[in-house]
Amino acid sequence: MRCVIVVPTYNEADTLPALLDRLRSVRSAVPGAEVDLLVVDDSSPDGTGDVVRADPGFGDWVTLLTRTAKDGLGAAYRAGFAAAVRGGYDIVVQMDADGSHPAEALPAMLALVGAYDVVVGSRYVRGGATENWPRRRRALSWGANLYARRLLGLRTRDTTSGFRAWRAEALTGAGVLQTLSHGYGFQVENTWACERLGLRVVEHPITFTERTAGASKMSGGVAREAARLVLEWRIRELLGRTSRAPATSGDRLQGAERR
Ligand SMILES: Nc1nc2c(ncn2[C@@H]2O[C@H](COP(=O)(O)OP(=O)(O)OP(=O)(O)O)[C@@H](O)[C@H]2O)c(=O)[nH]1
Ligand SMILES: [Mg+2]
Repeated sequence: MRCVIVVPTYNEADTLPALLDRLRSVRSAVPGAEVDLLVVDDSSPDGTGDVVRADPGFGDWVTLLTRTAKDGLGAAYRAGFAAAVRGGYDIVVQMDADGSHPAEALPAMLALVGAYDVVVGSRYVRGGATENWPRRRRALSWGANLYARRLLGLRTRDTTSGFRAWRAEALTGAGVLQTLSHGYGFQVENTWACERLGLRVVEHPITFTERTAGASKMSGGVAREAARLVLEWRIRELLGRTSRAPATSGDRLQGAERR
């Protein structure tokens, strides 16, 4: 089994070393599997790319995809996922760089892929939690989830989770490479697509921890985009127009880098 963890980064030089160390340990906890890392960096001015290049695993299990400019989380993931599919991986994981997602949950999540199409690391099922999140941030996440779930009628409890393990065929089958969202609506768009297509989605409880270094890229604009898109998708469904326009043409890609 070949698995790749795709991590989008923008100014994560302070958080990435700890993630690289955690993933290094986790790799040995998944015997019989090849677990690689693909960092998708939007030419971070803080030298995130250099942190990746300096890692002892660079050129072996660690790869860097550099894009020309900051272009949003959704676009970074589409570029990384496309590279993962081209690379012939069986399982594709998505994960933040900031340490919020527990790498230690990966062996259990990977064990579930196969029986399921997508495994969602979930804060909002029994056993899941958030740690050190300010009340305002908790309320925003909770409200965003409720809004998306109610409006789109989704079963998944953590529709905005950015920690997921996909069967590669499910990723392409769900049309993830053709999605439209730039920001965090990307996670909701994929949840929606999976459920409408009847893919097997399971939620695995995780404890999400607030970042302790670096700066959040979450903004009002990003939240508004997600809210607007969810409403648009629902209206489109009600009007009976469910097809999506291709969205990847604007994504900027410079090429994958290995030593
Ligand atoms: N390549 C790339 N990565 C991005 C971009 N925006 C955010 N990211 C990365 O996406 C991941 C999630 O972003 P965060 O800023 O932690 O946002 P969040 O986790 O939703 O929100 P917080 O809870 O406030 O941290 C991090 O690894 C970021 O570096 C972008 O425009 N391009
Ligand atoms: Mg974060």
